[in-house]
Amino acid sequence: MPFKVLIANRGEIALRAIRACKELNISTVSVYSEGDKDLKHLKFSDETVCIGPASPLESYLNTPAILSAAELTQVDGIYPGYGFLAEDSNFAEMCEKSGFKFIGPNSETIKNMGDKITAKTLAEESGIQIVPGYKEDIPEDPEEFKKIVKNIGYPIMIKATAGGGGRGMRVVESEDDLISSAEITMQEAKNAFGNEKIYLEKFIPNPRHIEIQVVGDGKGHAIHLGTRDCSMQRRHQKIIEEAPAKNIDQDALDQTYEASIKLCKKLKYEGAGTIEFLYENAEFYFIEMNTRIQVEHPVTEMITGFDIVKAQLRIALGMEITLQQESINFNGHAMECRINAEDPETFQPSPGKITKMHIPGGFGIRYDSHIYGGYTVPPYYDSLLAKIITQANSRNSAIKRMISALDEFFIDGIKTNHSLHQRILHDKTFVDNKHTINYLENEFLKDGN
Ligand code: MV4
Repeated sequence: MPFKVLIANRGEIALRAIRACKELNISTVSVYSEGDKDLKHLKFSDETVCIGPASPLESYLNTPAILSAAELTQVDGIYPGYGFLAEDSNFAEMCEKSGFKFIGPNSETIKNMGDKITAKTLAEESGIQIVPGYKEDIPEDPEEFKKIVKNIGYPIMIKATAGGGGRGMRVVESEDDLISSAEITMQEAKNAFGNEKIYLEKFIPNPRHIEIQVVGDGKGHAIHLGTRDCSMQRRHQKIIEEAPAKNIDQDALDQTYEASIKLCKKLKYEGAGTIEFLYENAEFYFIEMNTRIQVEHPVTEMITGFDIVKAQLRIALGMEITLQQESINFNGHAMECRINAEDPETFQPSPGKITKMHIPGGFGIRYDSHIYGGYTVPPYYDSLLAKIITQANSRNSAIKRMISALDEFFIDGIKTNHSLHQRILHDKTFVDNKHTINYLENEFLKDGN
């Protein structure tokens, strides 16, 4: 019996998953909302099921509707993609209890990594360097609390244990603001996550965002697929990603790889994962682990030739797979530009009808997107329209290839951040690879670029 998988997502990642399923002879069921009936991947899917209104809460986040569709179509597994329910441990648990394989790590691992204190503790136990700080219970006595923070040294960052991805965090510059900042962060965390627990870290002022892609077989074997640099970002939305991260201290990297694999082995990690770090002054500091496929996975695929989405499916469905570190080779450099439906200056979303467009092509260029001429971008979901990925022998050649690909690419009818990309790709700081996580917001966009 061939396998059958339900894709619990939309847009480019749904299309990406269907392509991988086809290569593995897995038949596909695509669920979609009433706002998404014109999505391209529905044409390529073996079956489709409408699961509710356009509002994400009533469709792509609606667990009973998705499980009903899975029941109706008798699938073996559920592919969550990224966003929506991809890192919801309750959803993963419900899938398993309903007899459907959640394509990803087990619900306990998702839950552990969702709790940022637990994640830090697990990472530290495997020898990964964490940001120095404090993750015990905050003492009742304010003087005792102040003493702990004095020992860490200002500035510090207060983070919500249930937060992540930039939500529920606050910098504290001096003791004067400590108590009030802690109280505000706790209250916000309680409102946003239903959990007021916080922890403290030394503030790393100007790091790069480096991440390591890992893949585990769920039985204690794991490999890494190298690094990505995702420092070019605005308000925690990555804009350009690349692989591998350049100008990294080799000893620090080797140690971090080794400890990252140790963590995956200890967790008996299953499927694809990303371990995120801040990198400053030749030191890696663990911040969190994402237990899903990431938007930027293609840059890693382009330099390794390793199909991460196919690996996720194979591992989850118990198909044959070889994960051998020695057989992973790294080839040149890859870069991804995220094309969003937004105003390139104000960053306001710009949904609407695409009247006309042209897709770039050529040697070393990959284009992952669900859009087409005549398609109307709905206002209900995130603004990602397309990912343009280039691969070349060197970082400079990958940049040149990207500039050329973007010159060919146009979308008419809606606003996109196309011109922002062109400006960044010609920026000296970016070309010299000197940018950090603060560069785009604090320098590039302020200097009238
Ligand atoms: C930090 C930090 C500086 N110091 N932690 C933001 C997202 C979340 N994953 C962790 N984040 C940060 N944690 C310490 N101790 C700065 C950030 C941060 C950031 C990190 C990665 C990519 C972009 C960022 C943008 C602003 C702040």
